[in-house]
Amino acid sequence: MAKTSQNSLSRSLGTLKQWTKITGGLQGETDHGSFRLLVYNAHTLRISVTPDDRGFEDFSYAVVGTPEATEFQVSDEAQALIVTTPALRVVVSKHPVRFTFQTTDLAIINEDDVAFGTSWNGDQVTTYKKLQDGERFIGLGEKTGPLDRRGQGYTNWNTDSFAYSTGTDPLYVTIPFYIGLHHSLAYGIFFDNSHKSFFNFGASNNRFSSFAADAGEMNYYFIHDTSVANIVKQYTFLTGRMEMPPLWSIGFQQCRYSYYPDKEVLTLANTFRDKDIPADVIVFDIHYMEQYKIFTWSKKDFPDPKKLLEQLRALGFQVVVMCDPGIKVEEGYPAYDDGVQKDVFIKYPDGTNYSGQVWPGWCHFPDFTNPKARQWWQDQFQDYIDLGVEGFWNDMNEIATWGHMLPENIEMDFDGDKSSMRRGRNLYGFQMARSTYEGTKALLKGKRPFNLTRSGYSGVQRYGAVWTGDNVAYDEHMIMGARMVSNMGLGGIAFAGYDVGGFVGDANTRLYARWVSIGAFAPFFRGHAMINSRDSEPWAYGEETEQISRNYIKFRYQLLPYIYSLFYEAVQTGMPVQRALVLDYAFDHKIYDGQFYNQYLFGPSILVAPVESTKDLAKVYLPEGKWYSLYDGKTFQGNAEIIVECPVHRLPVFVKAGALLPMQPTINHTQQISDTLILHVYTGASSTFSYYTDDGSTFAYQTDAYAKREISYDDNQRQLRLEASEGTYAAPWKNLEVIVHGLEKGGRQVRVNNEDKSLEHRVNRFFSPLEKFDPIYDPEPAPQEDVHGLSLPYSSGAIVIRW
Ligand code: NBV
Repeated sequence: MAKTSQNSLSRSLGTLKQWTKITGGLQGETDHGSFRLLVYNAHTLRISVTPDDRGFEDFSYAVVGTPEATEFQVSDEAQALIVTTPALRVVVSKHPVRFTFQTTDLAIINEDDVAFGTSWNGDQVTTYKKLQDGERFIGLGEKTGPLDRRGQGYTNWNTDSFAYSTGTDPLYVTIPFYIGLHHSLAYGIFFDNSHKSFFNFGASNNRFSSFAADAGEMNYYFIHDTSVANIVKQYTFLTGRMEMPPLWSIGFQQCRYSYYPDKEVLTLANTFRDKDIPADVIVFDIHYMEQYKIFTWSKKDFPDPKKLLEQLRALGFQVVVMCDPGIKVEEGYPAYDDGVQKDVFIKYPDGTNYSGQVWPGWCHFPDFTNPKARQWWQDQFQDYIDLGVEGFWNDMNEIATWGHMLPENIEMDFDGDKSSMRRGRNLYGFQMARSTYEGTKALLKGKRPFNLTRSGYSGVQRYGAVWTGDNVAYDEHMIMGARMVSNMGLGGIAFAGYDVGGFVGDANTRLYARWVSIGAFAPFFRGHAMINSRDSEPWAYGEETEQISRNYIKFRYQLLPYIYSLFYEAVQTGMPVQRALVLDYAFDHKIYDGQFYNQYLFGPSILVAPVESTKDLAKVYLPEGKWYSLYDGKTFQGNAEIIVECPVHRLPVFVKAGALLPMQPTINHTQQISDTLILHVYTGASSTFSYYTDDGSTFAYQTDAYAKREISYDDNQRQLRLEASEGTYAAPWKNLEVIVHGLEKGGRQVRVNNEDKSLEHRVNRFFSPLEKFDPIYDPEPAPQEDVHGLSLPYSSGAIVIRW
């Protein structure tokens, strides 16, 4: 008779045998496995399930939020246990144990598949959820694919996906968090298990959505709140939020694999200044090192890094240096000798250090889950800090090695909870980013480091910005990059971006121009290109593209007071800087349409429609409300599809009525201080905005060294209020200019703090005319808009303006 293997059959959580109330929740045993439910707050619960009685894992690198004291009731009924919080009701059925999440008025938000619930198939653990009518699924962070992921399946297994396509999965980052939407209800599920994981949103089946991991425990957080935005806030309450980045890091960064020698770097820096194109950063890719060995400088190409960095600083540039994790196996190389001596590398089960081949040759890799290795890593950075380096770039941290098949038996310390790569791989990049950020932060003694990472896991936002890796220079990839960054925002990563111009392959003139214009509205804004590809700086594509790039990069710099305030919001609440429309319009079906799902809001009020460089006309969907064209102030009624012209020098960008945009005159880099705050008010709706600034470089803002003021506009009263500035930081402004959009022509009287003033007609022009253009190529006159303006001395006390 043929043998059958129990292991190949799936078994689910069984019938309830007993349960007890525990601190903050309840725990139960079934005839096959145990479960625990913990209340984190009224909106957020945690469900853990194990197949045996080994107890629950309480280890997470991702989660930093702890349960808050919350009132909840448990009632024991014949068929179910009912847990009720002020925002949520959970029915835990007894025969067998399954979870149904309801609103307080009993609408079903999410329910286990009755038969499967949580099941094990060998070591693999899966939770199956019944597909609801019309249910949509969004999220998972850095993933290709459409906005609504219904019908799709995804794998999380951090991978060096060089030149990935618009359908490749997995990529570099694991964000096992998604949001489900149906019947005007929204919920989030964060499956905190770092093993290889699988998400199925009705792929190859019409019955369930599911999340599974190759091993480990079923451990998920269920979040229900009134909006997608609030769910993202709850998720970042759990996984943490970023700290303020250095101001310079949100300016334009220029990268290439690689700029060398030192003279080329200086020429590059000078060209930005000579050409009057703002930029803050030059990124040093792997060629700055001696034979790609981290913590060294090439003697031939960078003989005097100290002097070079001083020269760059004098020009207003910061540098970001590449930091790969591989430490070359080479006696006499200090990082290797010291690392071996301190025993900081990941190992095979027999205790020998793992060697993998990467840029420098055979390498060992620090075990960033070991506190001793994290300290060692920090110590290695002292030389960079002494040179004045404050920006770091963590690449190849999936871990990428030649052959691309990292052995799974390699072991990691996990802060004492030793585990193999099966659990560790998706966390390696996260822990490297953490070690780099925390280490350099400690060494910088009060100054903010900038850190950029390719790989990560949920919570990585605490330790750095993330970029989308090795994208490719073609239109669909550019557009997808914008969508992926919006998606990362939904996954808690507010500081994200892509390689402008495309990393792999050569961009053409129009593509580069379009990419810069979209990138100007990305949280992280960096041009980058692969070795042996064509030159890819703003001036490398001819005069028109140079002028288009200048216009958009300058606009980015004008917009910095607004953008910096958005970063502060991300720090406070986890709200992303680049916002998928689903954050505000989750139940407007139009936003899921493939024609429109790339559109996003940059902050609360600027709608960006990324369109292909080949298009001169674009279809844009404007959600409800009134919208202004950025360039000429033309207005449109929302809840409508419109056709707009989008020649290569005009990306479709719209401003929402009610927008309050604090801006500044153009500057060439962020160390240049302008003295005028220009507040653009787009009339037609009431709104509020929290304006924020600080010294841009230290952590003093975490006490009270900031200047923050609430700005509100009441469209019925025609009244603008700037509340008195809070905090001890003195903003640099001497003048305040108020620019009012959307009033009928003609001057008018205004009252400013009860004094009469006049609001004058002005012409607003965000972009310089493209004078050098051939009239055939650019038949339009430079766009401009009739507005009203008022100039005042800046004061930090309350200001009320009424017209
Ligand atoms: O360090 C070289 C590159 C870097 O420029 C790129 O941005 C990374 O994603 N790096 C990958 C290594 C290999 C590229 C083929």
